[in-house]
Amino acid sequence: MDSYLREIEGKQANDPLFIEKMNKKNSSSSNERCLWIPGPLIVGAGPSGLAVAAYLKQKGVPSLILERSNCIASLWKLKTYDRLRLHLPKQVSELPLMKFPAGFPTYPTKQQFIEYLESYSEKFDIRPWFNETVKHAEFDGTLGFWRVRSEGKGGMVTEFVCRWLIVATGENAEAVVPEMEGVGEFGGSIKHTSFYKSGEEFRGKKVLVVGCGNSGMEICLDLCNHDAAPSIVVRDSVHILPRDMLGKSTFGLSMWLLKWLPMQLVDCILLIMSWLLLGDTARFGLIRPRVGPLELKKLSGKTPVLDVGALAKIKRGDIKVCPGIKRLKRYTVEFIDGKIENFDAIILATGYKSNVPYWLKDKDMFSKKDGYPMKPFPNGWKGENGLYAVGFTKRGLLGASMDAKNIAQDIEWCWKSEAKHTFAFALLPQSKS
Ligand SMILES: Cc1cc2nc3c(=O)[nH]c(=O)nc-3n(C[C@H](O)C(O)[C@H](O)COP(=O)(O)OP(=O)(O)OC[C@H]3O[C@@H](n4cnc5c(N)ncnc54)[C@H](O)[C@@H]3O)c2cc1C
Repeated sequence: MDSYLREIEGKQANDPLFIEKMNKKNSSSSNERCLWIPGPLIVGAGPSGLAVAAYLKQKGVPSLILERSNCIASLWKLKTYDRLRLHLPKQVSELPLMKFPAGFPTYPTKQQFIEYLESYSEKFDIRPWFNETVKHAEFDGTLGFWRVRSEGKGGMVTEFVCRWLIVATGENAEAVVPEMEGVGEFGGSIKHTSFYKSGEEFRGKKVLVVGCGNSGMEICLDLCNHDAAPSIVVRDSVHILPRDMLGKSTFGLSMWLLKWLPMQLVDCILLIMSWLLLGDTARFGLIRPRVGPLELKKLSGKTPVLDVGALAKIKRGDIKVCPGIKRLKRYTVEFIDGKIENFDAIILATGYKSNVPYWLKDKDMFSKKDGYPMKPFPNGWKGENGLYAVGFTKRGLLGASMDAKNIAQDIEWCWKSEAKHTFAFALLPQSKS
């Protein structure tokens, strides 16, 4: 194995074709093969996977990304609506080692962000293996390596054997679709936000949006702008903050205030400013949680809604606020307060979940319940036996960049010390047989 390692050191080690050629001797002619990966194996080619691959590349560590979709950033390219912009300002949304182009606005559009990610993977020559869905990964204690089984095109099953496994499958890997009584009876279209592109197809229709996070609120606004009649289901309390305050992003202002003041005081300031700028949201059915927005985010990971115009439409009555759903009937929704209303379509803005528990056989790092690392931020990025997690901090792209840096530093150290040992071993006099 040492000569093999030496042979694949250097530039070619992250060239998938080269690795495949080198591994040919291990391949069988059937629909199954086994490939040895010298560097880290990354699962997921979203911003997190790209960020860690770029950092590793910069440190001279080759890696390979497996991606179930046929492109990088599949969430952004395939599962988001057209009018989407980054919710947080560009300064905190850049991936490591490459700035956004100077001309980008404070909140880049989805298309601009995708272009940036394309340039990013080009700059760092990141070439994921697409259409590879990882179905099973387990540490082999006898071998001391991870065995990662992936299903590719045409049902080709590959077992990758590697020393480091980096989970970058994201907090939004699978859509959450709630159970609702009478779904089969409804008759109209019911779709998750991951299939929603624009309000164009709902023009003139009555649409019920279920869930009032950032996506739910913004889709209501989009529906209004396309002459549809949206209503929004608000079951829980919610913090709505203006996206910008005093000419600064609310996020930037909060971070700045947190440098000087305790979180609870910053929360008070944010709530007073929101009250001055937006009014009392409870008057419109949007009751605030008892805990402030930053503290709530810290305690539960729940993100406040950063308003980009939906609230004004709610105030004008263009978007109706409804309570929880009791059951569906033919083109009709019965709410828990007994009211019944007709709708043509339902959009589920009910969020996403991690898929890690479905494929990663590990007892120590990830919670089986929610698929997030069990250690709290900022320590969730490292597990045992060369297992890592990037992008599970509930802190978006900023959190992913922090994880990527930590992981790359940790692996670099190991990679270089192992390479030294390999080199020292190669210099030892070999006994003659
Ligand atoms: C509508 C929307 C708007 C958002 N806006 C912002 C924002 O403005 N700012 C911000 O910081 N964050 C935002 N987020 C959060 C956001 O998802 C990210 O910050 C970012 O996409 C996270 O990147 P990621 O690589 O961790 O996950 P993802 O982008 O989800 O990428 C994970 C990748 O892993 C792949 N994958 C999953 N399972 C497997 C498997 N078993 N095998 C192989 N591949 C697999 C997926 O196909 C996907 O390509 C938003 C999320 C949504 C849904």
